[in-house]
Amino acid sequence: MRDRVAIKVRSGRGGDGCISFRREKFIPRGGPDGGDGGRGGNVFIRFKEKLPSLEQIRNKALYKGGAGRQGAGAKKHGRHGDDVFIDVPPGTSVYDQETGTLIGEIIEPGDKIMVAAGGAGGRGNCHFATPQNRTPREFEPGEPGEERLLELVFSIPADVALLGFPGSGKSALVSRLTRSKTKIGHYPFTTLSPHLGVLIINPYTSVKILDLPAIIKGSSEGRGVGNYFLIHLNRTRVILYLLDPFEHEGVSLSDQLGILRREVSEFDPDFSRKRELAVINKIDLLDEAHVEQINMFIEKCDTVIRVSADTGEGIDELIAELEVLTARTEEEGSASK
Ligand SMILES: Nc1nc2c(ncn2[C@@H]2O[C@H](COP(=O)(O)OP(=O)(O)OP(=O)(O)O)[C@@H](O)[C@H]2O)c(=O)[nH]1
Ligand SMILES: [Mg+2]
Repeated sequence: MRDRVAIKVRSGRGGDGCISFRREKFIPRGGPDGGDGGRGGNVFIRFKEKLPSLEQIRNKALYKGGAGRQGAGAKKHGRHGDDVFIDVPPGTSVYDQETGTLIGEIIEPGDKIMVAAGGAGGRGNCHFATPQNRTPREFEPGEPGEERLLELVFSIPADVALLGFPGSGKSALVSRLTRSKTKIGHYPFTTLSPHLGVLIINPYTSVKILDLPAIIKGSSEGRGVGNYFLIHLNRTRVILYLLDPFEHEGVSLSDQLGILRREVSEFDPDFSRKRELAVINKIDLLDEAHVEQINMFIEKCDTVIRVSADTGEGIDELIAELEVLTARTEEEGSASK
């Protein structure tokens, strides 16, 4: 999945103004009538549904607006240059590559951002006549277009993202909760790219759940498959930490939570402010010693939910909690409009 791409955009140059004089029968020396040049083509980035990511956009591609045409006699305007549209999926942020500033985001149908404005057309000589000079040979050239380097970053719009160690059962849980069929494996790092599933709670409420590759200690330094995919937390409201009661490479259940949270805050400190929920999976496999260990852990936490993605135990409670955590307050609902 391509979620980052650098492109160059260049708007069209404006058309030149025209020098022309009226030539008609019985008017031997008509006044100036050179029209204005057309505006150069703009470059826009706009919403398009059903694009999986940014993979239809070539890295370092150049998008060029058309040049405006020259004005003509009889005060005719030159034609505007053709506008260019770059289609992106919802969830795309547009950054100025040089300054790093966010120019805008494409979220909803109809969203459109002008990223390079076409150069203005120059004025024709009809604007330059004065009482002293009735035959002006003056005109303006069209203005040049502008050029910009942009970075497009795509992050899947989801409500909840699942994070956990390899094999903790993230994919199994997403397919238990939704109809999504991601690969469930017996080996670590089964999931290599993000997958979105939709949990339908009732006809009015659904929750988009994102299955992500595994995080381990050191993902931020490139261990495992790295941490590039954490960019997709950008738009999620809730992080669900899925904990494995069985140690992974000697990392206990309670240490998993600390490591996962640290990897998230190292990627982007703002992400630590998101709502979170700790869930312990595989409770169908626990023996007494495990149960005791888990109970000690739970005492130290606010909310922990215990489930089995395999048998479905605890899933109803988890769904109820997700419904609460992802519900927008009225304030948020109107703010997001
Ligand atoms: N008994 C039992 N097995 C489970 C449960 N959840 C997952 N598993 C098994 O654990 C293994 C790993 O599950 P996945 O869902 O692929 O784990 P994952 O977290 O998506 O793994 P990665 O994509 O590699 O990070 C599979 O063999 C699952 O069948 C559970 O609640 N109970
Ligand atoms: Mg998986």
